Amino acid sequence: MATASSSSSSDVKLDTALHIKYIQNLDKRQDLAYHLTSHLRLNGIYWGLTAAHIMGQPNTLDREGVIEYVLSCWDDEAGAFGPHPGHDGHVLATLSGIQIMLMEDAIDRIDVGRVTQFLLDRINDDGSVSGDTWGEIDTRFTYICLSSLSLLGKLDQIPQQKRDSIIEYIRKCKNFDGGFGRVPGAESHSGQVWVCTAALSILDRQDLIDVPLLGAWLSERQLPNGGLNGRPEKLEDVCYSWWCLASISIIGKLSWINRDKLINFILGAQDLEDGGIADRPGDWVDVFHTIFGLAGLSLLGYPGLEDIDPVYCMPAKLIDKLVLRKPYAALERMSSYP
Ligand code: GRG
Repeated sequence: MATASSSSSSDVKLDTALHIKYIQNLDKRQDLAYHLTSHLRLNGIYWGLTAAHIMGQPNTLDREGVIEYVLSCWDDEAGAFGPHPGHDGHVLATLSGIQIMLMEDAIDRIDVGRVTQFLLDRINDDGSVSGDTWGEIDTRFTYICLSSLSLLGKLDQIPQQKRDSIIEYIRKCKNFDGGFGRVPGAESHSGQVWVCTAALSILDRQDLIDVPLLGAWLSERQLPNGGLNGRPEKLEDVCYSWWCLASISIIGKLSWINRDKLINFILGAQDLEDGGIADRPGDWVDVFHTIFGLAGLSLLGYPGLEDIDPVYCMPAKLIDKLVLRKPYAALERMSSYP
């Protein structure tokens, strides 16, 4: 592996051809690591496919193979998708299944009625959302449930009383620093900030966000080396080029981040021999950091990349087609960096 960090020059470019090759080579069924990560398989396909879309190569993966794999993850008892065949249905895998099927233009091959019911049943009376029938709650699941229903065009199926309690629950997860946590009283973390700001955006309740306070907290996530961290006193990581940046984009303050320094940080984490992007320069690459590095670059208007939507983390063109694009999402990216 040769990460770009070994070259300190700021003229390192994004090598999309190499990253596409990396994504095509991710199917490694003979490797132990493939089996140890089966609980993330459907997410992994979503990350790889979205990365390919951002790089303008949506047909990189075998379409029929991908669709068959998604369908093989169906948990008929739950009425939802699990991350791998034989695994229990969960909201996270279900969102990935929906996103993949939408990108592959095959949403008509899933049982939208049953999936919708599974998602609606996860909303608890106090407005929290569970990940599965076992009940764990987390604001990630709140976002996932809302994003999934919205992508399926079923947001209006949430009864008004439950919608109000979801909003109230997210409000309770807001902290003194303007950020949001996993549950009420939990520390602000930029991953949870993204899920909460995006959830409020889906519900058209951005008025509950303290924009100057949260914008300041998010901009303080940028460290002198240009990378972003997820919370104070933590290390920078390429994935926060999505969680922080998408959040700051949703609240219209993208220009509060030093664009060039962040671009250089992300480009420095590329593997220039075998493709892929790592958490930080010098580390091993993986598909999680590859997608979120590329998604961050797309939000920053890096040349040659397709637009990504900051609320759904999907190709903006697709979100436009579904008529879900918030007007500010398109405006923000273009107006900040002419
Ligand atoms: C559609 C993109 C998409 C996501 C679905 C699962 C989910 C919804 C969102 C996850 C949001 C989240 C909590 C992201 C943070 C992930 C992460 C890198 C956590 C690491 O936490 P720590 O505490 O790391 O290990 P730090 O950096 O704080 O030390």
